[in-house]
Amino acid sequence: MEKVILEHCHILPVNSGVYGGPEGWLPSEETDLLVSINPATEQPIAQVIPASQANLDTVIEQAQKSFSHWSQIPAPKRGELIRKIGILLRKNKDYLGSLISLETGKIKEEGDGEVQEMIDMADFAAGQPRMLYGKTMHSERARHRLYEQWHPLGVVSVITAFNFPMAVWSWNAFLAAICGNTVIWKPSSKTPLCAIAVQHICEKAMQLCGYSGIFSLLITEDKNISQQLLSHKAISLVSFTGSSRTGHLIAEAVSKRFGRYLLECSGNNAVITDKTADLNIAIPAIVFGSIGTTGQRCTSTRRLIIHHSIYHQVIDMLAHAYRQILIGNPLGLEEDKKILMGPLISEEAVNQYSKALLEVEKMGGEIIYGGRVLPGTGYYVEPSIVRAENHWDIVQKETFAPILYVMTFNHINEAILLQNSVPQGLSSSLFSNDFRHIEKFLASSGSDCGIANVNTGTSGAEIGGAFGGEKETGGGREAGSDAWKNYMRRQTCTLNYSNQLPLSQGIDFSLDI
Ligand code: UN1
Repeated sequence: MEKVILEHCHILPVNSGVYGGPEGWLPSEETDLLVSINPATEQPIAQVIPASQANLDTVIEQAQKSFSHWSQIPAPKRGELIRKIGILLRKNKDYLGSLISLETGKIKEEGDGEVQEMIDMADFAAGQPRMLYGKTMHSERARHRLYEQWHPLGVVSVITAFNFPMAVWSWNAFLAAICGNTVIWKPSSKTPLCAIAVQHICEKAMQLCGYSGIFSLLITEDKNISQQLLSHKAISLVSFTGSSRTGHLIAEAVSKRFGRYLLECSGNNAVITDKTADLNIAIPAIVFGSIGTTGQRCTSTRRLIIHHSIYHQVIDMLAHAYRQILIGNPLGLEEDKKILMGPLISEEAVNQYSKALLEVEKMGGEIIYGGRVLPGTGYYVEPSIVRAENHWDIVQKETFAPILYVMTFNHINEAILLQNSVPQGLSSSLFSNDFRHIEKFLASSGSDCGIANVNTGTSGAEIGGAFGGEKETGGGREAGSDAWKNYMRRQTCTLNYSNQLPLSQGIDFSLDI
């Protein structure tokens, strides 16, 4: 299986991790190879030559050069390139989905789902170039035209995390490109092969359309090189997905030089189930939300706030559902098709899982379900349900693992307060058939998150809406709606077609000329 995937994606045991400009895949003087590990088996999959200092300079220089040409191509024509990428993604969906599973450990269904998310994003972005609308305003001055227009920014850097090693790049890169920017991708060093495979697809599409240098790749673990990417004046926008802690450092470094940043950081998402909730839909949503991607989505359900009257019923139903979760290698044996949860990404992630559970126990919490690291090779843990209190430090933090903290409430106001009482503000969800509760949850005094769902879970957002959150989640919005505006600069233009020079605000400044 692994061999087939690797051959198809042109991945050899040693791959270049740098791609820039017309020269394509670049050689590097860097000798410390980066090894990609399959978290399901702990076996190395392939090695990658990371970027050197010289590569960084070349990639940035090439991206700047390509920008001067690419930004002059009419926007609808730019959309053609993304349409081509979408076609290639469709053709390679199965292989790419398997590669995601292989390198991240997420189940094949979710790997394929991630590729589908990119295809959806490509379709969306291919149509957007005809809708980069600016407003026309009425001027207060006679024979004056007042309007705004949108121009590309320049070079955009996209820094992504391991958990969505392809799709999150596509949210940013496709929009940035149709807006006329060139894009430098720095993927997670845990998922370099996913990035290399996507870069091959971009290369093919660029060749088919007669372009080069619109998408480039810079794989590195070197802190110094990463820092330079942030502080480089040529990078107009840095889009970052990852922890709030790193997001904070990025915001600081980029704003020091008055650069722009777009953050999609940690979430700490809650589901509220009131006593009118339809548990036949709430339970599967909670289970998918908390164990999907082994609890490693920024939208994963981390907290469950249950009306006290249905607490035991909900816990029993959840435990019953959890008992059916088969844990294992997502690309293992044929009969393993029903595997619903793969491994965590690394040993470090397993340690974080154990540390969180220890801390909960220390605080007096109760592990209701799971709680064990599974023996043998692969970074496997049991999904856990834990009785906890919202204000505990550990509950206030995002632990990237399948741990669900449960707590109870009496009144909907209390539930909404609990849901909001964390530093993060990404996703939230209410299961209810009480329209007063629903309206309260959606009112401005309700959920304080960027995403507020009713009768559907916290994860699995569609690309059509703007994705992102408030507070320590960083405030950014990516993917759908008008997220394209992040990748452009707005220009307000006043055009005087009279023979006079009337000043605004009625100011009289007459001169004898
Ligand atoms: C992420 O975890 O960074 O809404 C992105 C979701 C997916 C994207 C998650 N569409 O769960």
